[in-house]
Amino acid sequence: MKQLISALVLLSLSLCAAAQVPAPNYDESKIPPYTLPDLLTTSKGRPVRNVRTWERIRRPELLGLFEKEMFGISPGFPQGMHARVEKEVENAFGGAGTLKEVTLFLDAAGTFPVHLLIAVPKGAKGPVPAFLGINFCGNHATTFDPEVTIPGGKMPVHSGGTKVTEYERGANAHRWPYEYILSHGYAVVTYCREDIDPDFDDGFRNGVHGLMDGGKARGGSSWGTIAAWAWSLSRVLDYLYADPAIDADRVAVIGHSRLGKTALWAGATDPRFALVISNDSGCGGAALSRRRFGETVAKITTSFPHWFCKNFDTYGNNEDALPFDQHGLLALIAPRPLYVASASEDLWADPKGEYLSLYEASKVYALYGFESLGDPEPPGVEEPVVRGRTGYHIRNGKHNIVLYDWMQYVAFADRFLQ
Ligand code: GTR
Repeated sequence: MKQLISALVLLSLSLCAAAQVPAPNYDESKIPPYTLPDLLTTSKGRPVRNVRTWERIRRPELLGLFEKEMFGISPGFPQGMHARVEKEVENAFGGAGTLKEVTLFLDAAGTFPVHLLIAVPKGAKGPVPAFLGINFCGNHATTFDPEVTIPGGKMPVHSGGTKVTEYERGANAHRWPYEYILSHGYAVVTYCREDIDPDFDDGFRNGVHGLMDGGKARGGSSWGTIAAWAWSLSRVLDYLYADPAIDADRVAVIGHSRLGKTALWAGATDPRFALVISNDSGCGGAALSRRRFGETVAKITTSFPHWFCKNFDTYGNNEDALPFDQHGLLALIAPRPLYVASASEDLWADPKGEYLSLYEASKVYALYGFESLGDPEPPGVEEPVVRGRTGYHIRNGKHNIVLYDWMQYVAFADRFLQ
C-alpha cells in the first residue's frame, strides 16, 4: 500500500512537472488576448513624446528591467585583457581575403584565451566595416579553409550531446559565406561560444562567470550565459578598436538563434555597435513572449536554465506579469539600424511574433524621425522590407542562417556602414 501511494505521489509530481510547460501552440486563433507594455509610456505613466524623454527616462528604465528580470547584470571590464596575433595568411578564403588569427586573453595571466578569426577583404585600403558574430562549433567549422586553426586539446562539450562530427572543419561553412561578405568590402570577426561560456548548466563555475565573479554568491539578477556571450562581444569590440584593419565604429553585431538573442542583448547594452542583426532569434530574442506561440518562457527557462537570470524563470506561464516584452529589447537599439529575420518553417521561433515586435519597436525609431514599419502584417516570404533604419525578411525554409540571409544583411549594411 505504502509503495502504491508513493508511486502515485511520484506520478502526480511528474504530471505536475509536465503540466508546467504546456504543449507548444502553433495556431494563431489560440493565442490568448494580450496587451503589450507601451514603449512610449514610462513606468510612472508619463508619455514619451520625444527623444529626450526616451533617452533620459524610458530607455534607462527599460534597460534596467531587462537586466534585472531577464539577462542578468554583467560585470565591467576584465583586468589585464591583452591580445596576441598568432598568424596572418594572405589569399585565404579562396583568395577573397586575409586570414588573421588573434588570441584575446581576458585576464593578465593569459589563462582565459578567446580565439578570434578575423577575415579582411583582399586589397582593403584602410580600416573596413565588419560583421562580428559568435559561432556555435569553432572557427574551423565556419570554413573549409585549411589555414584556419583547429583548436588543440579536448573538443568543447556542451549540453544536447552535440556530435563530435559537428566540430569538423567546414561543418557550418554554409552559415559563413566569407567570400561573398569579403567581396562586398566587409571584414568578418568570429569566435566560438564555448571559448566564453560552456553552453550547459554548470552552476556558472566555468567560463567567464568563473573568471569574473570570483566565487561571489549568485542572486536572482546574476548574469546568465546569454549575457556572458553578449559581454564578450563588447570585449572583442574593445579589441577591434586596436586593430588597424577594422573600423570599430562600423561594426555590425550579428547572431543566429541563441546567438541572435545574444546579438540583440549586445546591441542593447553596448551603443558602440553600429548595426544589429537578429537571425531567427525567437523566444527570448526578437519574438514577443506574450504571444506564447512556439517556444515559450516556461519552455526556454526549463530547457536552458543557464541562459537567463533566475528572475526570468518566474515569468514562465506568467508572461503578462513581465514589465516588458521583446519589442522593448529591440527598441533599446534605436536609433541604430536594426534588422530582424525569420524563416518560414521556423515556427518554434514565431516568425510573426518577431515581425510584430520589430513593427512595435519601429515606433521608437519614429521618435528619432525615421520612417517606421507601417504595416502590422508581415511581408510575404522572401519579400524583404526596409523602412528607415529597420529591416525584416522571412526566408523560405528552416531555422538556419544561409546565403540568402547574408545577402539581405550585406545590402542593409551597405546603406549605413559603407
Ligand atoms: C533551440 C532553442 C531556441 C534557439 C535554438 C538555437 O533549441 O529552443 O531558443 O535558441 O535552440 O539556438 O539553435
